[in-house]
Amino acid sequence: MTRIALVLGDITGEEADAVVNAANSSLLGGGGVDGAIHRRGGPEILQACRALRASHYGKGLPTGRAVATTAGLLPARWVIHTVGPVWSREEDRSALLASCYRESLRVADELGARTVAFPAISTGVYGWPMDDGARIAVETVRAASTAVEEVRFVLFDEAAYGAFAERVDP
Ligand code: AR6
Repeated sequence: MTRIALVLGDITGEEADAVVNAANSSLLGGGGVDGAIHRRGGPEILQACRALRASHYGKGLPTGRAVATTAGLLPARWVIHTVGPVWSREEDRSALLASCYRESLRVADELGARTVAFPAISTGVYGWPMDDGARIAVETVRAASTAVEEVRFVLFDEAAYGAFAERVDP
């Protein structure tokens, strides 16, 4: 069974085997978690992302997929970059959001990571409602078959923390 822990704070300070980045398909950085990870992790991460683009993802990393790089200067071994869906009122994209968590854990298993820190994917710039984002995150991690021992959701504010706490321990 994978243990689920909740932390209030900045994911770039997490000591974990792998830290998940809420990236975009370009893999070239952005705002939010993505900006913070590249700033604090240093240029080595961007260099690795550019190499991945050149070798595998010329058209971009598809939504719902995940790929790992070095964590540069972060206190983690790897960054797992995943691309969340943009929230849509017209279209149900929940399966893609669930896929981000599942694929990130699959990549973590390939790496041999035992502790993985996740942000609340898609709930910032991509506009996903926090309560629903928390539900999908917790349900998907609970249902995943993975050797990861601890998943840590690192939440940036009290509202996000509360939404996750409600799902983990209602
Ligand atoms: N630590 C933990 N959580 C954070 C941090 C942090 N340092 N910074 C923000 N959050 P977002 P998305 C929270 O926007 O919605 C980027 O430009 C934030 O409050 O980082 O998947 C990418 O390049 C929110 O709850 O990711 C993409 O273009 C959650 O993390 C796009 O944003 C996710 O917010 C991805 O959008």
